[in-house]
Amino acid sequence: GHKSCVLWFTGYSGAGKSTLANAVDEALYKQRCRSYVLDGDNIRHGLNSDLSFRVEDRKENIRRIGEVAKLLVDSGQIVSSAFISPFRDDRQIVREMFKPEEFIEIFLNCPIQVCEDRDPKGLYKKARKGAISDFTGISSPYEIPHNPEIIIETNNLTIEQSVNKIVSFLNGKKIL
Ligand code: GGZ
Repeated sequence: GHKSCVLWFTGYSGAGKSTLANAVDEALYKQRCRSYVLDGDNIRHGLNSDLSFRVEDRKENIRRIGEVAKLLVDSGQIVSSAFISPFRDDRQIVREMFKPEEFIEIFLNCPIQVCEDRDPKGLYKKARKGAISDFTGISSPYEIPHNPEIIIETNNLTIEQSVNKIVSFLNGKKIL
């Protein structure tokens, strides 16, 4: 068996949050863990489809995701949450919903320039043209975490190396 926890990925659009969350989820599945990924695909398009990217709506987005993560943790899962979650206060509010050892903040530290160059969905280009407002890193702030449990430089590590770093952390904390 394993303990339940939240892996709270945070970082810019294009930093690799969903990619890494899904890769970790797969690694955990292979170790016969019960795990689940929360990301834009299953939350922003469903439960939170009424929310925009203005500050107040991002705050509510994160609050609801925290509540959903809590339900899943209570049910015994390892939850990987992959949202920009740009505001320190909002991340702190979610952190306080959990026991200290249950909340693992993972900062995907990738320079905005690298994310903008990747631009997998062409959103940075649109944001530069003014076609998307309140775009994180362009026209809306991102507050870097001061004390994340894990920092991953996604521009310097492979996905496999990044997964290993997270799995090693979980082993070290006796979660796995
Ligand atoms: C940032 C935006 C925006 C704006 C649409 N700002 O790379 P993606 O496309 O797939 O991930 C981004 C996602 C961010 O949603 P989150 O729920 O993670 O944000 S937050 O935690 O701040 O509430 C991006 C897309 O939605 N997207 N408009 N204005 N990202």
